[in-house]
Amino acid sequence: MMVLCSCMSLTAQTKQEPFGPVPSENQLRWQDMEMYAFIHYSLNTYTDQEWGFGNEDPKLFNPSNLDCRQWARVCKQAGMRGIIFTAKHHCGFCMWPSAYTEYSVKNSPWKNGKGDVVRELADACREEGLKFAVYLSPWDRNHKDYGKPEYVTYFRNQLRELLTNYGDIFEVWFDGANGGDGWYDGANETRRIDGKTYYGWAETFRMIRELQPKAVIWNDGGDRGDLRWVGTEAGNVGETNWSLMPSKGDTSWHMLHYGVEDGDVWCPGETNTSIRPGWFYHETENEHVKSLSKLMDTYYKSVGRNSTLLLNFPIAPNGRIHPNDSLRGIAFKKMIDTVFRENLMENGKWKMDNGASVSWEKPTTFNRFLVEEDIAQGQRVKKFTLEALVDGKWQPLRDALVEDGKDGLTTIGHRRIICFPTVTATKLRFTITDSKAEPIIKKLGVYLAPELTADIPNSGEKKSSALHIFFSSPTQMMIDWDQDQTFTTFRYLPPQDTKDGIITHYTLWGSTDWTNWTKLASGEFSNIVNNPIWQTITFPATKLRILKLDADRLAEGTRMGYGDIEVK
Ligand code: FUL
Repeated sequence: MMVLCSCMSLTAQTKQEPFGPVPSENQLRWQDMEMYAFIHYSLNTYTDQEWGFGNEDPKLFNPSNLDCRQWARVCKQAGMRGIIFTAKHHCGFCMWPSAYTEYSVKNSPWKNGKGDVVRELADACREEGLKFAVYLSPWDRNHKDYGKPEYVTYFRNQLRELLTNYGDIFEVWFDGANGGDGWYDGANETRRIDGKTYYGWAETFRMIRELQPKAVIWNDGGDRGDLRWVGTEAGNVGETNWSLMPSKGDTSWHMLHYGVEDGDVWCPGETNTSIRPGWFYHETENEHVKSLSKLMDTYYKSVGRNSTLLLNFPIAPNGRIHPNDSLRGIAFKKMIDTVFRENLMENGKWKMDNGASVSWEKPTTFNRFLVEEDIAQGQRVKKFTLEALVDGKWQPLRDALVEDGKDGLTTIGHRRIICFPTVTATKLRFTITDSKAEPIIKKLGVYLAPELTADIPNSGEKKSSALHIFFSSPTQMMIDWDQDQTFTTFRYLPPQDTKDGIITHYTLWGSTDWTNWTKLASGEFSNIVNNPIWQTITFPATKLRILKLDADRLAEGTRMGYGDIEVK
């Protein structure tokens, strides 16, 4: 095994040939960013939605105190090295005054239509030394031509505006949510497209390479970009995470989540998640900002698993990041710095063999192990072991964050962090047991992380009290209270481990007599499949005895399912 530049500053011995697919310069630069922020902000912020339908009034966009510098400062202090901004989300509303549509900030009262959020944020990022990137939703629920070839031209025109007017862009993010119902300039219908062929990705990618040669492309569905989605928005990638994928063909969830050991192209995973349950701001989530231990768990399960972390901060209606999110974000960065401040390997004697071992004169207490490969030479290590000498006996250590009985000691890649319960030992032994080629280790580290108090629940959710629920059909749920009650809120937690039965479109009815039904609400649970969090429906205070939920559409299957229900 070769160590290039460890904690003990060993330097390269001989030059190695890269093994298998290796990252491009852009991918290497991107991976070194480790953490960067997402900012979700659009008309949804003013309608309390996750997905706008495309008919929301641009006049709703009128922040009292929009301050992109505050966003950039917060993100920087939270350890983010760049910001990816939702220049256009699925509703089609443009946060810059695009020349190709009227559906943008130019028709909002904010700055009398003279404002440009993309410009303000790009400038703020530059001032704070952050990189800047754009999210441009391919799906556009506002545009009249969505589904026709003309829309693809419109989409590329918009992309050109973003790639030529705002300086360097480090990443271009094309969301995978594609086609479905929408306003489409009043057509108000469902439009289906084939995400693989409709957009002509090859031509779009060519344009990006020409206009922003240093940008990486994130693409979910369609042609392989430079980066891949990790199959979940919960904030974790597989503990085995190969940065390789097959260059062609469809990708299964398993491939996205774990990568593909013998893939023929470098396509690393980017772990995207939000600091709150939703991507956009909702006042009801102010107390549900993720706890510090949840954020640390996310860090270990993304950056610590050979991925990057793309952490979302939503913007509140006043145009700023809410203090609950900024405080938590900054505490997160402080905790990362605290954990990795002192590399305990430096206090011991260490030697390299088929891995490395470190011995300390005095028993040393630790609970984290860090190892990095020189990925410029390929991702090589397949398996390793970790043991601690405690009271004269070797004890195997395993990754405590891997739940299903596996030890989690598999691939390394850019960085692998193994978390285990605190041990006090005189030696630690790291042995590489299987590797595709001679391993090239860049860094090793041993750390003692402070114990975080038992997790503060990140959502404050608790199981609701038993409701009397029954089904009158596979897609109709009834709740009967035997007597009239006044309610204003219905909450639905979708099934957590399957798409089967997840309700995507609903109608909610109330009655006091089983005969006359009042429609309380109907609509869509946006993004519920990728982000299966609690969904809240509010309606004017209504006295009722029976509540009826129609599942108008399911994500999959024919029988509605639920994780929990709450009525208030
Ligand atoms: C998803 C979108 O549908 C969400 O609204 C959000 O933008 C997230 C980052 O990607 O798939």
